[in-house]
Amino acid sequence: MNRRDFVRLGCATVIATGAARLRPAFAQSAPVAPKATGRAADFTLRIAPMMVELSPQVALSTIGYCNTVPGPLLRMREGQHVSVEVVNDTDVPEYVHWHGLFVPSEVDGAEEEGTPPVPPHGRRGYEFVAKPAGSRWYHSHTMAMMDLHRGSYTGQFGFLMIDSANDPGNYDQEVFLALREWEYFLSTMDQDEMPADPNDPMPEKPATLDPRPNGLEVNAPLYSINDKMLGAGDPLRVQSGQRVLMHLLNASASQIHRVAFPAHKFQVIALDGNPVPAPQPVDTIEIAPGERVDAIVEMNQPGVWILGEIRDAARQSGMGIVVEYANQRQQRPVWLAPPTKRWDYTIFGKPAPHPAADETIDMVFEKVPGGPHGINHWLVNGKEYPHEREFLLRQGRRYRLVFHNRSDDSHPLHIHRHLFELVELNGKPTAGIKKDTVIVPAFGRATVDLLADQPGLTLFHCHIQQHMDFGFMALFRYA
Ligand SMILES: [Cu+2]
Repeated sequence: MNRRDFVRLGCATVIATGAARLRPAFAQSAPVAPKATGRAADFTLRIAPMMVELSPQVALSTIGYCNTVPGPLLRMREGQHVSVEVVNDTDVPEYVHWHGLFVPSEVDGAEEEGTPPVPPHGRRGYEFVAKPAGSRWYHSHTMAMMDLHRGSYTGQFGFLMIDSANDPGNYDQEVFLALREWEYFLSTMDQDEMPADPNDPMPEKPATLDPRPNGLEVNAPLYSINDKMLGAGDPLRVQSGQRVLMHLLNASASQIHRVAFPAHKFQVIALDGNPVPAPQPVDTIEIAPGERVDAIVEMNQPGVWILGEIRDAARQSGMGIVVEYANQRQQRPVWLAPPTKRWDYTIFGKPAPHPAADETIDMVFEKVPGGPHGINHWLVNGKEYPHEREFLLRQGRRYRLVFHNRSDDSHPLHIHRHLFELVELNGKPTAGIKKDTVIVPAFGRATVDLLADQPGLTLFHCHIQQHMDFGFMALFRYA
């Protein structure tokens, strides 16, 4: 067998075992385990065109990993040396980004940091040490610009779990739920997921608002959890008394989502894969593109329920999954609006003060409205990417980054290869919450502390693909 066949077989083996497929919503038993020996890569990802069957009535073409959406679950131990062989069976260069991992710039999967591409109809090996432990993920990091069939508009995403040796594993079932939109299009129609709360403090709201009309924005008519619309595919089957660990991921290109599970609470234990100081039960989880939320749900309300987006339009267009208790099959699934829609990161933190930062870096984000036939452009400190002078870090120093959002959209801001700690959100202090992506609300402000401990070029951007593509990006450079 030649090398090409071997790699194909590697990917095919992943599928054939069934272990890696997240169908319908969980891979509760053996995930793809790395091979113990041999010269072959631990994991193989093959990028190729594929069909996704969202329901018996709806199928669409996209590009995915190993012919499955999400891609295979990559599960590894903390500290393990991992090799991933990526085969690109498409006509364009690709980048696989390891979101939330501490990896060098050359393997991080970002062109701007100098990672080499996986060439069209070629292959590239990525090697790294798996850290830190927690819920991570991998996805395409190509620019898409006006092509809504590239980058994160496609099905190129998957869960990546780094298991810690000291995880108590205090749950009965583990499920993986990726939120997705499909068939993106451009429109001036305002599909804003969640109108800003008028009671929000909006510390960054200017005295006079920009009167120019907004540009075309990315919308989507179809939604799913993993690869199935609500009602299609198998339900999530549970038993009364079980504790179910839910790994939620927003793998979409454009929208912040809020989900609820009627009659149940989500006990949030980790944000972006990092355990929170004060786990809390909540009715609603808000999750932006790039973010992960890990929550334990105690199954103590027998019935058949819909876990789904709280906006009726999004849920009815597919963003939901039926949760079915044992011996309840005859019932119709029930949806109830949650008692509260509030989401506030700071409740999961601790009051402890932060050590003083060595330096403060202010970052101001503004929109240049594109008008009815154009696209909005985005400025970081007055400039679109690239900037002639990048932000400079010195190894070992602690930086306080202040994100000033002077626009009327919420933005999930992501930093590569590092974690930051939330210091303050719209004036509310908190500590101990470590994330790699944070939503800065419309006209809001977030302050985070970043320890410069991962030398190398470090990309910073809004995780909404269109915003990233049209200027909302910056590089941090180590001195
Ligand atoms: Cu944005």
